[in-house]
Amino acid sequence: AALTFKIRRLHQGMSRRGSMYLEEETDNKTEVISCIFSLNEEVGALAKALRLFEGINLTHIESRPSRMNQDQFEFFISVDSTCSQALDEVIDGLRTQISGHVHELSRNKEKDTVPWFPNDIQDLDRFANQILSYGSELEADHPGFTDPVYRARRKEFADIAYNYRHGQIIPRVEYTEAERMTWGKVFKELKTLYPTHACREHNRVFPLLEKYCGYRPDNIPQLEDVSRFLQSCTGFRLRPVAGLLSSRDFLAGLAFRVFHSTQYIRHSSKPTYTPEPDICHELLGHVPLFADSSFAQFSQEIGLASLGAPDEYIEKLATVYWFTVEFGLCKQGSEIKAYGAGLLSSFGELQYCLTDQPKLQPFDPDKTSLQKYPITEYQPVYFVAESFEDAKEKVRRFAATIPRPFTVRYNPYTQSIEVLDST
Ligand code: HBI
Ligand code: NLE
Ligand code: FE
Repeated sequence: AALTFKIRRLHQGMSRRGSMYLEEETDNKTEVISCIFSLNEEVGALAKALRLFEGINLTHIESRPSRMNQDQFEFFISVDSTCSQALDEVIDGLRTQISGHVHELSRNKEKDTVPWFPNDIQDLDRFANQILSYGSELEADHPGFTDPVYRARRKEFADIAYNYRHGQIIPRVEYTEAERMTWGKVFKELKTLYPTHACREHNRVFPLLEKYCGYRPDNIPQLEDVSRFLQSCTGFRLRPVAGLLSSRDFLAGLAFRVFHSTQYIRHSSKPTYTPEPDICHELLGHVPLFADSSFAQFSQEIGLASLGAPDEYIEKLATVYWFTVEFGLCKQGSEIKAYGAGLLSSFGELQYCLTDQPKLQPFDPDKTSLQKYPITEYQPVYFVAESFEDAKEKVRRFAATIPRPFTVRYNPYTQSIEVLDST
């Protein structure tokens, strides 16, 4: 049988989970991990060809009539990347054992590519229409998913976020009477708990938000006003987002001191706790701490560490984020207080987290980054930080273990990322 290998270059521009990947502009050697070959219709030709692949882990095989020659079939095969050297040998074998043309098919291996990341603050506009929907896990027990009035209202908020571009004023929203009632209930309940349960940084900023941003039981503050306030404190700003972003996108925003903020409010039937972020969570949970300079820096460092990091490390950083920014506890004097936004916005979980029911462990990124967690119920495990400064130092050390062929630094004058090559 005459075997012919045809050259095709497969470009892997887009990859897993909708993230964009850059092909590095280097002369990295490409490795053969797939090929297309064609056979004539001679009996046994395929078996003979495939025998050469013995001992190799094929991940894909597909046949189709050849478009070039109607008597022939083409076979597309892939091997997993651990077998790419073995495939080189097979091709070599084909070259020497079977007469005919042998062409190689190659593509860049993913390890030679760095996930795309925003370089400039305006690049964050690209995330606007990459919203994830919560899986079936949430839909099953989430009242907001089955109420048609609530769904329609959510769509109005989504449209604001889809159309928003960096630098614009965040559109003001007129909240309904029912929405203000929900806010009022959450606001009043939480306010009674903050003096005893919230960390001192939160308690320091909260009165300023009441004074300057319209934080009141009968008023849902506007994102634009809060964003301006934050910019004057730490340079953090808000931008509206339609729903959940991927961890990669969400963390990247933090590198620019941009916090993606929802604008809708939780369903009125469950004010104590909702698994989704909502305006109560953003304004009461997150905003006070983004006004604190040490915490703002801590958050930005997680963001910077995420830029261009491999997927496994994004997951670890997202877990570190979860157990600090979202659900962190912190030592203050002889007491333990809440600083995680998910705690500071849920009057159910804020009470629960300081009882003896959950398990507490010291914050240690190596361990914390591996902890599994539920997203629709109170956390069974919390991690306790010594202080923001200590947590920041630990995250910095952890970030240094992320394999990246460069380091990054944020230039606040140009609001862009400077990439420093380390190879
Ligand atoms: N997206 N809009 C939005 N808000 C969040 O709080 C959020 C997110 N995506 C992922 C996420 N949080 C975290 O759970 C981590 O994965 C970073
Ligand atoms: N459970 C939080 C609350 O009810 O406010 C929201 C957490 C969002 C991650
Ligand atoms: Fe949050």
